[in-house]
Order: sequence, then C-alpha cells, then structure tokens
Amino acid sequence: MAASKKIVDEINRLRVELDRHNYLYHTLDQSEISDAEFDRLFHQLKALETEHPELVTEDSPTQRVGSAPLESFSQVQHEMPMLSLDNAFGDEDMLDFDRRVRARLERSEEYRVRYTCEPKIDGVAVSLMYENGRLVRGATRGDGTTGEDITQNVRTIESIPLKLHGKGHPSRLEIRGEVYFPRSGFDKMNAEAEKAGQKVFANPRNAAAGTLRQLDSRLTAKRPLTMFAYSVGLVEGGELPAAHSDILAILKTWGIRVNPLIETVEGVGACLEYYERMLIERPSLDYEIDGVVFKVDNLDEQATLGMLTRTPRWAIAHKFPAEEGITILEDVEFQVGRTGAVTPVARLQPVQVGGVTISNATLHNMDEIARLDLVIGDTVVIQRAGDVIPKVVGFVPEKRPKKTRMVELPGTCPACGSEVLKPEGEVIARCTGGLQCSAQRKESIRHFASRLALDIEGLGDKLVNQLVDEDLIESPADLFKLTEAQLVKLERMAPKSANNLLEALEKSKITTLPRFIYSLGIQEVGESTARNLAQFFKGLDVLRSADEETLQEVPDVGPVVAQKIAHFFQQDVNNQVINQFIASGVRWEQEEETGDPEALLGETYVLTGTLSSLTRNEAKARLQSLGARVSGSVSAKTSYVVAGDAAGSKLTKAQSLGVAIMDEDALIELLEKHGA
Ligand code: 9MJ
Repeated sequence: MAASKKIVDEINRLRVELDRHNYLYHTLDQSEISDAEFDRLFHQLKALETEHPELVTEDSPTQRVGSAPLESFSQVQHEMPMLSLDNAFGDEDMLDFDRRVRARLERSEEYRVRYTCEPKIDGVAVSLMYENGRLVRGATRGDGTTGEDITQNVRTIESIPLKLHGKGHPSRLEIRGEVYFPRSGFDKMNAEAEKAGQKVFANPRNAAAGTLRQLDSRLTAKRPLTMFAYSVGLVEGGELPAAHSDILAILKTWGIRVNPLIETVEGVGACLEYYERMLIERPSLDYEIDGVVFKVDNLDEQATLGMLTRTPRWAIAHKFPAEEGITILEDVEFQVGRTGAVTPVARLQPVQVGGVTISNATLHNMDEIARLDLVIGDTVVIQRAGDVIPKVVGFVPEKRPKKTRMVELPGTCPACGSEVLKPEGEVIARCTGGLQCSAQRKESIRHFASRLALDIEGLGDKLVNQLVDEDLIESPADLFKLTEAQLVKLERMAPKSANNLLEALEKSKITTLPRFIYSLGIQEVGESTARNLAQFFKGLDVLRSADEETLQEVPDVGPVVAQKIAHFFQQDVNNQVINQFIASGVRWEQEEETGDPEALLGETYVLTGTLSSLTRNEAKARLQSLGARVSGSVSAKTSYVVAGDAAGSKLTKAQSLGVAIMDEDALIELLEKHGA
C-alpha cells in the first residue's frame, strides 16, 4: 500500500532528528538526549521503514548496518594524490622548517607565519568523496595514487555523515582524514576477543586498518570506528575559504568531525609550545597520537611553497620521541635480503613497548653491533617509533652477565651455504650465491609482488616460500608461467585460491612504468627514484641503454646510484628476466608527455581576477610544473601578472610598477607552448 503523506513526513522528521543527534553526539560531543531516547527514535524509524520498504533511502540513518560481503576491494585512482608528511624529530628540525618556509615566502626573520596545529592521529588515512552533498565513495590512501574502495565500510561509521549538513558545499568535495579505533573500544574488543580465544589486535591502529579492510561490512558496523577530518582534496563546483583553519571550521558546520584540539597560532615558537602541551595531553586522549602536525594556514602561501615528490613543503609532522623498553638479547640470527645483504637480527625476550610485543629488532650490520658493543646475553634498550621496525639502541652495562657470547658474522650463507663476503671498506656483508640462493630469490619475488611494485594480491610470504622451496619458480618472471595444476598441488591451496592467484597475476601485468622499474629491485632504486627515472626516460628501452652520465641528469640520481642502475642493465641475466616479463604480457601505458619543468625557472607570476577556462589552482599548478613561482603579491620582482576578469588592486599595482601583464588567452598559449 502506498504510504500516506503523514508517514512520509514522519519518516523525514525522524531522519532529520536522528541526523541532528548523531551530529551533536559525534561531531560536537554534546548530547541533548540519552542513548535510550536515541534508540527509541531509531527503532521508530526502522519500524516505519520495514512497513514501507519503498521509502528506504541510501542515506537513511538506518542504513549503517553494513551490506553483503564483497569478493574483493576494487581500486580507486585518487584524482589528487594523497600526500604524506615530512617529519621533524626535535626543536631544531622545526626551526629549520620554519626558516625554509619564510625563505621561500621571501619573508623576514621577524615575520611570524600563521600555522594550524593539529594532533597527529595514529590511524588510517581515508578519502571521502561527496557529490552534491552525498557520500558516494570512501577510499584508503594506498600508495597515495591508488587506494582501495572501502565505501561499504565507511558508510557504517556513524560519525561520517552520509549527507552533508547545511548549504553551500561544492558539488564535488573530497574530504580527507584519519579513521581510528578509540582506545576504550579497543581495550573492550580485545578483552572480549581474548576471552573467546580469538585473535587480538596489537594496537588500535592495526585494529582500525583491519576493520576498514573487512570484506563483510556488517562486521565493520559492529566496531566503534570514528574519524577526524584534516583537509580537503578535490574541490569542484564551488569555493572554499582561503585558509586551512577556515576550511576545517566550515567542514565542521557541514557535519564533519574535526579534532577540537586544533589551534591556529603565529610563529614557530607557539608551535613548539603547542607540541609540549599535546605531549602532556597525550595520555588522557581516547585515541593514539604520535606527534603533532603543523600546516601553513594561508592557502596562497601553501601554493607558493609548493610540493616535493609526495610531501608538501607547507606542512610537517613533529613526532613524539620513540617509546623505549628493556629486555634480554637472547640471540642474533642472520637474514639474507634481496640483494644478498646478510643482516643481523636481534632475537629478544618478548617485551611490551608502547602496547606492542616486541621479540625481534634490527641491528643493521656488524659495524652497528661493534658500535653498540653488544654481546649475546646483554640487557638491551629497544626503541619503537610508530610503524618503524624496532631497533636496539644500547645495553645496560651493570646488567652484563658473566657468561656471554660474541656475535659472529657467519662465513657461509645461512640459506644456501655460499660464501659470505664483506669487501674491505664496506659495511654490508653479502651472500655470493646470487639467484642460486633461495633467500635472495624469495626476497626478490616478494619485492616484485609487493604493494608498491606489481601489487600481486594474495601472494604472501608463506606462498612465496612454498613456491621457491618446491622449485616451482626461480625468478619473478617464472610467476607468470605458473599453472593451476602446479598450484593445487601445494599444501592448503584449493582450486579457488589457485584461480584467484592466477587472476591476480593476470591483473598485475597491466602496470605503470614507475612500478615496473621499482619492481626490478635495482639496488638504491626506491619508489621515488623509479618514478623520476620513468618521468625522465619515458620508456624502458631508453632507460636500459642510458649511460652513467645521462643517468646522473635524473633528479636525485648521483654517481653511486647511476653506477648501480647502469650495472644492473649490463647484466645479461637481468635483461633476460625483463624480456621474459614483456613476453608474458607485462605492459604499461606510455608515459604522458609532461611539460618542461625548467621552462619558466626563475620567473614569478601573480594571478589575479577570475579566470574562465581554468581554476586559479589549476593555473598555479601548471605554471609551477614549468618551474615558475606563483606568488600572492605583486612586487618589482614579479615577471608577469595574469589578469582575469574584474582584476583589482594587484593589476593597478602591476601597472604602476611597470610589471608585464598578460590575459588568460596569453597564459593558456604559454602553458600549451611548454606542454603543461
Ligand atoms: C593526521 N594523521 O592526523 C595530516 N594528519 O595532512 C593530520 N595527517 C596530513 N594531517 C596532509 N592532522 C597529509 C597528511
């Protein structure tokens, strides 16, 4: 039966009411009604919707219970990369940061930059896309460029509005923030899991990550995740204020939860003072923070400061000191890495450090052990900072027992028995077994399959061990020759899992040039260098034949790295493996031609007035990609003022100073001429 107007109105009234109470409770932290009263309203709405299923809408407050499990997460390309933050580990680093900011803004020693100060939440970064005010997608950060679609899961998080409140939101608005597992909820969940003999999470951050990666969102809905927003990404079809703090304030009026401890201050001194205060606040918070974040508040200044590869120059994370613990060094074992490096690893009596049980720690190399003067049996000091592998930083001399054992570098590889050599003057000892060494093979396959390389889903450590131990594969290129018949013979490999793996392998063949270069595991070539190489050479063949001199023209590539790269491509065995990849169908799109990054080097542009065919931010970004500086104010040093419609005082000033002026058409012609 069609619902009467009265029922439709009642449903709408209940939704508005529930949304308002949700907002008061989650975003403003001030409830007007009891939990019981909230539940009563919720059940009234639920009952009406059960009677009239045709009136259920996607953004009804009742639709947060999760939905049918997914097979897997699909990938999401972020329209604007999700950045990471540079770190400061002490006051000196902070003072340096502030000095760099002022220098780039061409400001004096006395100028006090306005900074927004935010607690740095130790959670999981996510992106929320709102279109016409409705939540249409949630995604993880992933590698910053590609994340996973976790819409089903974020929809269950009560403090994330399904519909933005208020008016005036841009038609497309991406909100970014940190999802976290409140400490109280975490302790409760772990206590219950322990009682039931189930898996417990090591810390709230892992619990948040694990919960967001649940394929069954009905499970996510049962966990108390919440989020603090810290910035916006894509903004289209509307304007936001010109200061970061004002954007956060407006987000709050739209129902988005923003950390109440955020403050805006002037000058680095006030930042250091904020840091000290947060260090004191830290134990009383219901979420984990691992430092504080400072961001230049003025967006024009942010644009002038610009970006490095993946970190903005206008923000920094001032980290809290690492947490420490004391335990016994029970043994030192040696692990063999991808490039044959034989690395000592400390085996420790398990100890809790900052809520995590530590039983292994890195010792880097033999010189480090000598420097620390460690012997087996020592009582050692362990440090753990955030996500980083814990390390041994010293020992307690008074506790050295009588009976100890020296740490000795093995003469032969623990994995393959080949000779281990430590060339004179080098710190790293290496196994000489090359691809005959199963440990090196395993590590290079792991690297090839890892998330930032070809990202082969389901190819975990255990499976790599099995594949190599059973002699099914020798090199990463052999992965693409695996058959279902071979796979199902492996222990605990059902036909379905075998097929999933084959599908994942097939999917991984379509990749990008930077990922492929990174996946090759060339010594000293990390993800960022791989990206630079791809951008510079634009194709694999040119890179393969480049000499050391040319390689050194690539940003961040010095003589040592250039030598490693050239040497890698001179080895027949490496070229054979690459050819095998390509023959198996590994491919990527040709890199798009990008503009000449030095075309406008040394020139300063000021944008004023309204541009019609591109946004001001876009113009700024394209000018900056050609090496130009874009400033917010006109001076005698300005090279050009770009005057859009209704340009005002900046245009007048440019005219009085005799600065060259160009209109929008001339700007576009200039950008196109240089390929931006
Ligand atoms: C955290 N984790 O709390 C940022 N973050 O800004 C805050 N992270 C961030 N800001 C730009 N408060 C990139 C990351």
